[in-house]
Amino acid sequence: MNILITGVTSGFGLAMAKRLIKDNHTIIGTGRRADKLSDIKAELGEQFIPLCFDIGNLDDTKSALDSLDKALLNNIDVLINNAGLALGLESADKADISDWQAMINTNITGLVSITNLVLPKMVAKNSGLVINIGSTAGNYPYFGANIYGASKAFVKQFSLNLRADLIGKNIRVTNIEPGLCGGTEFSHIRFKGDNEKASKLYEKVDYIRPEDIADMVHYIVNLPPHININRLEVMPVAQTFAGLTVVKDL
Ligand code: NDP
Ligand code: 8X3
Repeated sequence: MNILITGVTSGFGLAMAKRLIKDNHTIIGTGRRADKLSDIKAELGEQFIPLCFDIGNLDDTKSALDSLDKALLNNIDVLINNAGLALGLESADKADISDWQAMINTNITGLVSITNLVLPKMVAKNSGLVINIGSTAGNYPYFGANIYGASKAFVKQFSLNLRADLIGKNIRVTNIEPGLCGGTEFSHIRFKGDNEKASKLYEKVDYIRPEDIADMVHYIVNLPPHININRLEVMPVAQTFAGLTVVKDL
């Protein structure tokens, strides 16, 4: 199969690329960091096709896809919308507008742009699978999640709405909604390089690993073609719900 994964330069995307290439698939892997992409190319070899661009820029996304061999571009079997980020964990009144814009631009605009470019090609051949990487943050509010959580709620509803639009077509859409996962650059980026803050979050917690998410993707890619998993919400056993909060003497 030909599998396009956005954001392969670290974390989930990298683990997915490594997992899926083992199954002999061709992986088109994207990211902004050219050096990382060439290291990955050196490691994964011929079946890995790197594409370096910012997913938040529509023109760059278009030109990157157009640089692919036409036969390959028209035959993408699986699109994995993984690239994304959280910036900051401040309450909304203290948040930086440029952080909000960057999250919206990547998690929403970038994700829908590439989907808009690839989906018609799947419809033309009446087959395909879109896997979006949402988050539990799109399902449950928490302090400081403001725009990040809202962007992942968008991804969830967009995934379900795609399924509605794809009625009668052999195209599947799954939204994977992970909770706390370690071993990626996610918190390093969210806390803007404050590694102490980032590593505190994972201290003494048996969190989900990128390889666990890659195994779930492998499972979804290999499902019998008549099955669609709409949403897959996964959390480490160590993470659960804390309930609603009431403040006295407000
Ligand atoms: P990482 O920070 O390790 O990986 C993010 C990837 O996205 C990188 O490859 C990065 O590449 C790419 N990316 C970010 N912005 C852009 C952009 N503008 N254009 C192109 N590529 C971009 O994080 P994770 O692996 O943890 O996260 C992957 C996805 O999973 C995200 O959507 C995240 O929201 C989601 N998620 C993460 C969870 C976690 O706890 N880790 C839990 C639930 C969901 P580059 O920097 O080279 O551009
Ligand atoms: C990442 C998981 O809990 O940091 O999407 O929002 S969380």
